[in-house]
Amino acid sequence: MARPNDAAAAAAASATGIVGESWTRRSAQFARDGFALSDGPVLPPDVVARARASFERIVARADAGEYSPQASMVAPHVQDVVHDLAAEDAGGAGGLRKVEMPQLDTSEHGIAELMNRPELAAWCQEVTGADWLQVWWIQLHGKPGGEGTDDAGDGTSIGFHQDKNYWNSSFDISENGAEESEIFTAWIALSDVGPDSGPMQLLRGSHLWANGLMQIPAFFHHQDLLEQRDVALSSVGLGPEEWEPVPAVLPAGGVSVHDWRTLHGSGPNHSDEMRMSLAIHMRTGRSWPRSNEPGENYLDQFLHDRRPHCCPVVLGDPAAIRGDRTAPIFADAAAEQVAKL
Ligand SMILES: O=C(O)CCC(=O)C(=O)O
Repeated sequence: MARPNDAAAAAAASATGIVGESWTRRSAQFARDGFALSDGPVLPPDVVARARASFERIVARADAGEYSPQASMVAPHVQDVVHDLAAEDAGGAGGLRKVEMPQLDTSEHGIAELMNRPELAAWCQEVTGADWLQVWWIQLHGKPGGEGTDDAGDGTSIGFHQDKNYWNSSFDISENGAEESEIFTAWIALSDVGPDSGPMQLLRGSHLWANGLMQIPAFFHHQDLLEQRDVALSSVGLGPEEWEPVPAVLPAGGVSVHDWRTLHGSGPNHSDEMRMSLAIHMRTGRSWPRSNEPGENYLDQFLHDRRPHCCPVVLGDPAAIRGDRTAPIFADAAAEQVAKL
């Protein structure tokens, strides 16, 4: 597959504001379902073990209050964390652990190593068809094991949402309105995720249900998944028979890729072990960030920092422009970042 890895290709990309091939070449399954699950582990066991060890230490630091709830460009933060340590001390599940940008903890290398692995980029390329990929955000989710009901939560459910509900303010459509920004999530299992571990649930074909966004109560932190189901379905004129969530049952090292419009969420973890996962959010060269300067927008502020510990380009030329309509600014910014690698 051709990659934009020479000067002529980079110049052509600068002229068009587009890098690489579109995911019009994505796999038939990803195009039809809006997601794709790997058949087995994508990442080698030693890489998964190191990432898991980092994950566990990061959760311990989050529980100890070592990460600020303030957004930061240099350290992980615990925005919207919903854990209840008092409940855990009393023998309960303790709530969802959620750490934003865990790879920014520079005392840890396991997560940065995993996100840079060629096996991950190759799998994402196979699913999406894109030949330029950048990691632009990571979220760590630790879902403790224990009791809980499936439909109204105990603080560990993840309400149904489309990622686009959140990222619409950061990524745009192309200037002529013809192209959707190509944004997706590579969801990595760091523990074995079985049917009883509160696996992510994906609604097949839902990326096409609403031609964009549907109405869903309260998104990620909402704990009443049945209410979300009913409102989401009625907002797009579908009946309950259309609600067939597919569980992302995966071994440790397995990967699920989902489109930013695909409806997904998850219920409580009934197993004995914490469900450990990383949501590695990526974009292709055909994505259009709204902001122009580092730090201008909470969600796409890191795009300018392409170093391996932050937001690496994991496929294609790191120096290629950002696919932004203000390409010349970013061509310079990208060159500066590459020089620092
Ligand atoms: O981990 C889950 O169950 C959901 C994660 C999620 O919302 C995402 O990866 O976008």
